[in-house]
Amino acid sequence: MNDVQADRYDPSVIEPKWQRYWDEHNTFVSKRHPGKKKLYVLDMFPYPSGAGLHVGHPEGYTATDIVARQARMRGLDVLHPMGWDAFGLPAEQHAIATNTHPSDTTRKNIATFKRQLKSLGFSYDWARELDTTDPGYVKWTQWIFLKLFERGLAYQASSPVNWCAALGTVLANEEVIDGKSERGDYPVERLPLRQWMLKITAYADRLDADLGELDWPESTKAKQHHWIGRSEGTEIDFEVEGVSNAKVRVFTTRADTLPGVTYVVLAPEHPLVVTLASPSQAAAVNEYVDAAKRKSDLDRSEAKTKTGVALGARVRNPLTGDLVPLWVGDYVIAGYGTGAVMAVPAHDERDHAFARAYDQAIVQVVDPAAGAPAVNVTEAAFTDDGVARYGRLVRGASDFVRSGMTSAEARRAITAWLSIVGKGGPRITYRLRDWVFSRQRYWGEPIPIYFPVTCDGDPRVPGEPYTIHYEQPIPVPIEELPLRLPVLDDFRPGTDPVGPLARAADWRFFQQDGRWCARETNTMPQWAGSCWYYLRYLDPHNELKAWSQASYDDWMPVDLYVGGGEHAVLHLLYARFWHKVLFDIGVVKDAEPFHKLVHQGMILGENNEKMSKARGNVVNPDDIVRAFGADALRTYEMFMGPLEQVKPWQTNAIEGVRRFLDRAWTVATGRVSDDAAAYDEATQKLVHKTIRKVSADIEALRFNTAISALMILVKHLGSLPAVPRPGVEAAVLLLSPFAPHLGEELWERLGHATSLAYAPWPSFDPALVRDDVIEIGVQVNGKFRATITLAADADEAAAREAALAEPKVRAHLEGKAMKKFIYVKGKIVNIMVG
Ligand code: ANZ
Repeated sequence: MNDVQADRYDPSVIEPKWQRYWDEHNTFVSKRHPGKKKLYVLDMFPYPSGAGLHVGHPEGYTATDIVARQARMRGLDVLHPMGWDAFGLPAEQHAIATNTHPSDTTRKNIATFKRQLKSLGFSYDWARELDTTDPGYVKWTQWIFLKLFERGLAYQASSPVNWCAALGTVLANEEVIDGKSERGDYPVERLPLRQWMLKITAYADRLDADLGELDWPESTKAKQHHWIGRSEGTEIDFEVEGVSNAKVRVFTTRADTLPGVTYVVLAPEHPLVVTLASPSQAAAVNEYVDAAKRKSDLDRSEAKTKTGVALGARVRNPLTGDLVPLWVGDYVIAGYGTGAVMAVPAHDERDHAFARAYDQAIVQVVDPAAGAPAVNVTEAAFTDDGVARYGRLVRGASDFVRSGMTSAEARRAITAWLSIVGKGGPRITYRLRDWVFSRQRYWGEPIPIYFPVTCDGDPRVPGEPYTIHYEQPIPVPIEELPLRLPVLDDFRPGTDPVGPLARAADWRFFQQDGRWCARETNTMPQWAGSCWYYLRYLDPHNELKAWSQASYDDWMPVDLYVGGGEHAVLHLLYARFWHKVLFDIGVVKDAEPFHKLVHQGMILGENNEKMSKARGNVVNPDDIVRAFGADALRTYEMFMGPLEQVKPWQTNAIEGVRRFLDRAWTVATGRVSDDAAAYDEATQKLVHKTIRKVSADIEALRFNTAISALMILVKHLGSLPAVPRPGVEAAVLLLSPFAPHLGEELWERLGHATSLAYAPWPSFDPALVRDDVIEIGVQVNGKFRATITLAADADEAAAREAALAEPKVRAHLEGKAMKKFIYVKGKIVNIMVG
């Protein structure tokens, strides 16, 4: 390997050299060794867009690479894979924009991404590379879908969905922000369409409860918690007047306000709206219901004015026996709770607005706490229930609801009573909706389902009439997977929500036992492939199984997962959901897939704004590698600041980092001495302290401070008349996870025949890192009073002198007799006085 002997640090020569070396020696192929500890370090895999790698990508990727490289040197078995999230809208839109086929575009983009990632020296096990569009991968994505289908967790529904005409597809609630598509900001309208849905709501409780045990950013856990939106409340039945056995079940979080209900409201989609509307109200009700269907849930719940129509029916309050009118109103959302609300205008703002608009009675139930200013519920709703006092005695309920109870007490009493009399009881509800899982697009996994068709002729012939029996879905047999995409020239989305796959008539229709069948023409959303890719890395070439149990036991769970905070809800919630289903099926053994999660902060442009083509502030990693080298880019991105922090790119700062690497080169290729005398005590101490600091910093992902410590060490070594070999070798090893090409080159030049990728990580001598002076606490009668600075090996007399000289300690001793002086060397002083 001594072909490069320039005496100047030239990354353009040494970086390709070591990349070739690692490839040729399969340096980073992951293997499990019995008895060794393992570490699974995962990056969120990129979607290979046409724009190529962005400087934001290497930020998270360098962080995990440092952890992976250091772990190998610490003797752990490491799994550190990479792949491509290649289906979905971005790939397809890029293909449309460039008028090529998505598979060609995807292949080309993957090649670019791979070249770029390789040029940065990441220590991925490329033998495990995967691509979500590969039929060998699609096969198992479809297999998981069929598992969901078998368990009733994938079902069809014709419900109002978010149809985005500009994108030609339906979007998940999570992909719609303020009535616009998250991607592209196009208008989204509500349309009833036949869709595949995944029953994520069946896992709402576990998805919420299990957040607790995860080592994840609190803000991300909070977002998921909010998205799941667990709400504890009460269900209450209101009997319908004059219709035997008919009742309206409402969900409320304020059962204490039951005596103040003055009307009840149904969501426009509620099935009882049609049956209970009186003949005279039917026309107005129908018109109202039609109009409501065209609005989104968000528009409906946030509208300033609340609207509704009376049905001309009445329901009975189970507690008071009062009859109140029944309404339909679009501020009640069909999919939440029971889709029906008991309205208490005195204590709820929405009900109050509605009552004022439609002249409904306002009956106060709860008073403010004693001493608090009085309220006038005719003017405004009194919504506070924390300090409120339950103020009214109610008919027929005085034995368990008493004046003076708190709202919380009354809520519990009423809920318990409802359970006893069989008119309701406690209920937990969630904001989370089932996941709309079908897309009317070409570039996605085909959903492996088909349906019987009635047709007198051949349904493939244009104009031939046929009926598809969507109500009878049939799973494609597992042996026939993968169900491949048809070859289509025109894969553009259409205005017809059946999707572009319907154009492939020969693919769509087929005969089975003499009967025609039609394949599902919807495809899966991009999230599907990323829901389980971390499992395929375990065993990427297995053709018989998605992964083997042995490979699962070898590597799972993921120990560290790093990726963008924009995935806090969508990807990370969907993947947790699939994992829990796989857990229930018995094919994974952990309830959660990702043990520790970290989001890298966004890298802004030099002008402190988000990088974008339009702003002209995009930094291309290829340019940086060419100008400064991959090691400089990696080290700079880690030196910019704390990993999680948002920070601006600064080209002059990368120059500083490059100078540090130049200096490291000069020091390690200079006068290296084997003479023990060259390794003076101060240098030894600095080396060992740096080992301790860099080790602890990598462990805690504090890469910027680790680099600072390395800078100090390199500078010190450079200032010595001769560079002591043990010092410089330690420095090179410590630097190598950050700047791996430079590390390898210097290691070789220091005379080592093999790669440092598995060289033992340096350890420190505790005696050499012990500080000469330390700070310890002084307690008086067990209470902390002050810290004093002492020589680390100070004896009791010296400790006593220092403690008694401290004014804060003296103040607590004044006028008292000292009974005992306890000194624990290096730890604490405790003075007992009487
Ligand atoms: C009566 C009441 C009285 C309410 C009061 C609040 C205050 P969270 O906390 O978000 O779960 N609600 C129930 N189902 C609804 C639906 N499908 N669409 C719109 N609103 C609905 O909110 C629960 C409260 O939201 C419930 O408690 C109900 O109004 C309303 F002084 O019932 B409440």
